[in-house]
Amino acid sequence: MSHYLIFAFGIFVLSASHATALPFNTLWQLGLDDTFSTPFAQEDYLSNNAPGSANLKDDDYYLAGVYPAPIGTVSNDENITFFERALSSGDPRNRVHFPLTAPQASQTSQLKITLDFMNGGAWTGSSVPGYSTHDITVKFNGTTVAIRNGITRNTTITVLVSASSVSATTGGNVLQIERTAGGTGGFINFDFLKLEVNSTALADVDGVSIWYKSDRLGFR
Ligand SMILES: [Ca+2]
Ligand SMILES: [Ca+2]
Ligand SMILES: [Ca+2]
Repeated sequence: MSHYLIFAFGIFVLSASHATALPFNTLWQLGLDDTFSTPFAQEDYLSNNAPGSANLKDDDYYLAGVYPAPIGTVSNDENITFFERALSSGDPRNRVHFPLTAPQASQTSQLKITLDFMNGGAWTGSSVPGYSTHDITVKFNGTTVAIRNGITRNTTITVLVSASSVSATTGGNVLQIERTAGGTGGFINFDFLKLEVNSTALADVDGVSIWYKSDRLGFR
């Protein structure tokens, strides 16, 4: 066996062992991957600034945690029917607020955001045929982590970020999803939203970070 093959095999075994030992865990999921908007509710057609309310249907949805004033302690996840089912021209933003543990917010932590969009359309006094077009921007603690413009069909946005790159904190974190532009009167619904975490994904176990192996060498 050539030295090259031995080297390649060694990398593969190393990566496979990491993949087994360090999975992503689901931190939260809103809705199911089932092509239905329920349990989300019809949007309120109003746009409000953060922090909004942890007890009312508005642009801000809170998972249990401790947040800066005036929100304070949220003992239970907000009623899921207070999460607005769609982003639209007149009500373009949803925000999800959630805490992280110290390991989840650490330098070695990696976060995976999944946003599943479906059932786009437009309403301009009457229904406009077709899916319309939708420009979506995703921000994590104010840092832009994804821009997908010109969406014209059901689309899943998946984003992998390091916790440190989005100023992750053990206090309140916020994921904002905004329909920034698109067809007049447009709207697009959520199927589900998910945040996964791997607290040690970026740990430098052997001198070659797992991020590098996954990103550059193509291993999982
Ligand atoms: Ca709203
Ligand atoms: Ca709310
Ligand atoms: Ca669903």
